[in-house]
Amino acid sequence: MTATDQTASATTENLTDGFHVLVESLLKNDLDKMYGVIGIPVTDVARIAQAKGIRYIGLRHESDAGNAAAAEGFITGKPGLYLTVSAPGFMNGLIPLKEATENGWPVIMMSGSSSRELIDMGEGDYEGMDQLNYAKPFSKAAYRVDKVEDIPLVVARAIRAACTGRPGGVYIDLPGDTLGQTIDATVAEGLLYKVNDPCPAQIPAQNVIDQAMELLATAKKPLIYLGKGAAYAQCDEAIKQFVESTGAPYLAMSMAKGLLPDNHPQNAASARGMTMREADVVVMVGARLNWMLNFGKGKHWNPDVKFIQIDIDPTEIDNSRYIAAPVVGDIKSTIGLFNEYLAKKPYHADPAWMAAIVADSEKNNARFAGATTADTVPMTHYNALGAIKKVTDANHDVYIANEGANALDDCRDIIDMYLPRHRLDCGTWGVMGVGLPYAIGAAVTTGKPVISIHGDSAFGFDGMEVETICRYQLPITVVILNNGGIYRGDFKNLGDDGDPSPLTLSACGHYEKMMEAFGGTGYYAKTPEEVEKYVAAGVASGKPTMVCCELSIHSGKESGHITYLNPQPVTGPLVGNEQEDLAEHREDGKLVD
Ligand code: ADP
Ligand code: TPW
Ligand code: MG
Repeated sequence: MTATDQTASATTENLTDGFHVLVESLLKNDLDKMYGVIGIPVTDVARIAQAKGIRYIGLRHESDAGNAAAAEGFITGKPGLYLTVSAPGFMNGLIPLKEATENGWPVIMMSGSSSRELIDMGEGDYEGMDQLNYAKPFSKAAYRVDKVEDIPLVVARAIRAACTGRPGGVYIDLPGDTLGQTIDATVAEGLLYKVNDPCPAQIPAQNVIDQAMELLATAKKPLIYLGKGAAYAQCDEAIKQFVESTGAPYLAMSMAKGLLPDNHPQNAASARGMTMREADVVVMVGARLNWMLNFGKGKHWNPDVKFIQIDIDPTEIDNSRYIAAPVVGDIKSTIGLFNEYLAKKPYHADPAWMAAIVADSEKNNARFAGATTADTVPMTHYNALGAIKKVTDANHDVYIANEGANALDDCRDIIDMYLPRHRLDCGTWGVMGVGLPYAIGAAVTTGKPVISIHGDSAFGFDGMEVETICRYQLPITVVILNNGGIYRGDFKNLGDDGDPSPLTLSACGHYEKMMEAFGGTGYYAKTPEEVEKYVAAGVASGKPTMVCCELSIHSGKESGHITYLNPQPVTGPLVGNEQEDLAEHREDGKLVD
């Protein structure tokens, strides 16, 4: 009997059940992938889903399943789906649910749960927990479905809640007895439906557009700030037209990189500080004025700056400061209206402003020139990433997943992106444990090659997914930038018990052997030439590959680019770095005294 036959036999005498109605409801809405970890009571959700044509990707931890699904949500604009078991699996799945909500990415978490009466009476069920109530604060919306005939509705509501307005994470609680309930198959068939327009256009009024464009017309030093909301909105050509017709410099937040190619002449990335300090009118396109942009105030910004802010969420306006021209609407409609306005009343920035930015960029680039191409060994983050850049510059369609501190910040600065929605990283929360799951989500969703770049600490949060990558033979090249620790590997224990410092990890560890353990290809790289050769080989092979890069334990700064966010003890900064160069104490990949 085939798998399909087996599931067909679950429907007897024209009866079907909650499992089948759920799967049919998902398929009706073109949700054709599911990430998860199975067990009681959802094992047959996954089996039936697979039998009916949903691609099921089994990960090794629910947090990873959720993040893989979230990556799919960001890349496609359709909610990614993930499945967890009750209580512990459910709780493991909450972190990505909240992360997706913070990032504004559509995702649907489905978790098995206990029968209502056992939970409500507190009778102590196996993995029993009042999951719906725990999910609420961590999600954009949360539903429990108690009747089999409501399953099509709960799927529809979840899709709409995930996609409409600012996207986010939605929870569906699936009690085991709902999954097991039966219903006449013909009746169930009649209940299925496809959501009509889950993400409707939200078109701002013309007077709002006029006000914004009139403010732009006053700008002597305009700036366009593109955020991941702009990437998510999937109106890449219209955004390009807006940027180019205004001649204004633009800056792209991390996951908006590639919306316009990073080598675009209006990209002000290399003169970011000066551009922000001097810009007098800033158009925010799907980027929040949160910690990442210093809340739009303080020494990083021109004190007289005026903001035009496009956001789909009205409560985002005035989040942290006065916004002169709020534009509440979806970016696709809004930028279209901006372009229409500008076709009639063109605005062009003073070329002297762009020229000043180009001059500052050249100065800054000259200061850093050499660091990425140096042949220093042991390597730094810079020259290891410079070597990877040679591969990505030759393969523009490669997706990048990225996590760490220096491994994140330096990668964002060094690796240029050429295509939209191709970079996925620690995001709004700056969270570790997203790299491999994002790589998996991107590879499963697109089938394209992915380079997944991790600090050695960051890799520890999701490293077991190497087995998943090998099991599904995904075209992912995992790169570990091993500087032997959280931020760097040369911190000292400030006590005298002889333990490693709280920041220390295994310098010279052979992470690549984890890939070999599951049948993938592992490489150990000590020089930039080796990094380039091995990463290029991994990408060209389209097969699971890992390149473990041995970096100097002195490479990196505490907390990467956000050292300033560390609170200081009264005694002053506790650094505790070894000052001597331990590089000379290395032999054949091992640290020796
Ligand atoms: P970044 O981290 O890149 O700065 P954020 O996640 O902080 O980006 O901001 C993205 C913003 O984009 C959010 O405030 C979100 O509400 C908004 N957004 C997302 N999708 C759309 C859309 N289609 N139209 C308008 N705004 C959107
Ligand atoms: C879930 C705190 C921020 S960055 C980081 C940690 C542990 C690792 C930095 O070291 P890595 O990179 O990856 O080796 P590098 O190149 O600088 O040495 N737990 C979670 N999220 C966060 N952000 C942390 C801890 C943290
Ligand atoms: Mg490290």
